[in-house]
Amino acid sequence: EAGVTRPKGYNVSFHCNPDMEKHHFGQTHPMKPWRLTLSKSLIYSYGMSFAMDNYISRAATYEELASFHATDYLDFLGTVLPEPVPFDVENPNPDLKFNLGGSDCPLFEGLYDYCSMSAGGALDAARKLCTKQSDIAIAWGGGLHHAKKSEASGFCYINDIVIAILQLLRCYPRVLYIDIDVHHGDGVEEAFFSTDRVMTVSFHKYDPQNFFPGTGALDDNGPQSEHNPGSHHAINVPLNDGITDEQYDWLFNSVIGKCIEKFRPSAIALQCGADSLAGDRLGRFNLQVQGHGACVDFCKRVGIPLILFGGGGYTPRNVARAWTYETSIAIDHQDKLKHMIPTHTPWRDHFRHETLFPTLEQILGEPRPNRNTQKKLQDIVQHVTEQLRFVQA
Ligand code: TV1
Ligand code: CA
Ligand code: ZN
Repeated sequence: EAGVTRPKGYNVSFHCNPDMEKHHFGQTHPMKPWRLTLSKSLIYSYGMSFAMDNYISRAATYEELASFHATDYLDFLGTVLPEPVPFDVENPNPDLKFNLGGSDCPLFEGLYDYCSMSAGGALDAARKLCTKQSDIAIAWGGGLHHAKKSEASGFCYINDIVIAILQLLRCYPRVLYIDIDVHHGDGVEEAFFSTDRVMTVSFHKYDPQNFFPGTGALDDNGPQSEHNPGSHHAINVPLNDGITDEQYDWLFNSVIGKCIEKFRPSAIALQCGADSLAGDRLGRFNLQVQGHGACVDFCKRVGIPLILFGGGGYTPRNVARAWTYETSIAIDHQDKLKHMIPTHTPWRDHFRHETLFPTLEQILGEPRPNRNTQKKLQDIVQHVTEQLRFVQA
């Protein structure tokens, strides 16, 4: 209508909890919750908080966690004490109860609080999308995609993503879950194996013998049966070492473009694990901040409610770069960033050892040889297209 002006851009909400970031998995453990503090200090030093609604997230309640997790698992998680499991040479892989207490999923002080805060942020973000108070909701403290109903796995204890998607399903008919962490999003995939209301798509390094968790082959599309409405709704994009921005961008656009066309999601949940960046301590890819961020930009342009989760990311300064860049995409400030130098002290202190001037987009780490052929990538798109023939929104 003439004379009526719409507010430009999207409403963005940012959900975090500073108490979550204080927890420690152990000295040498690659998962460092303080990477969240580093990310936030960079985001704030660019002044981005003024363009978003900022919330300190609550801890999720027991009942909220129980929307996905088994109560015997939650009860155990809530009562175990951080006693180190003594290392036994005779039995180096003891049967751990619920897979808790090993080196990947150690028991540490405040574990239950840490988990419920991660889930609380994700759930708050999902609720903002449900009430339409936000168009894009950001929960960098979430994204713990390996946790199962009754089992911890791969640094993940509580699957905040599944809990948040269950919330989204209360108000949106179909949710597209996309996972750009370098690891396969197995926990989320499995949780929604039997529904056609959630399509899961994971891009990951795939080498079943040598890379965690070993699942997510191209033809792993969930239990196939005519009685399972969820058949063909699990999509996997297995990749080799060294994939570049250019290849990833092409694949992401092709695969996600087709998924959106066929599945017609009403909301998107994007796990932005930053271990797919070049130079990651556990990762294998050659993605730059721009290539990683292009996935966020693509999802934003679809123009439907979007929730952004964190996830992996084991070179903390690169994690901060990526999630800061991606926050700027959400609020449409990415062009402004190039002309700004953050001067805030926490940022400078953390980056003072870098030889390069600490810019946002130039990440640390040597590139790896690229083991992805164009032929292989075309085969992936071909297979996904065939799977999607069975999908009818
Ligand atoms: C303690 C100290 C734990 C040093 C774990 C790397 C460590 C790893 C450590 C490690 C490490 C993994 C496996 C082997 C399964 C095990 C947040 C047969 C230098 C989402 C989880 C990766 C990734 C788990 C999580 C993997 C996420 N890799 N040093 N552990 N066993 N576990 O391979 O997707 O990013 O590596
Ligand atoms: Ca992934
Ligand atoms: Zn990962």
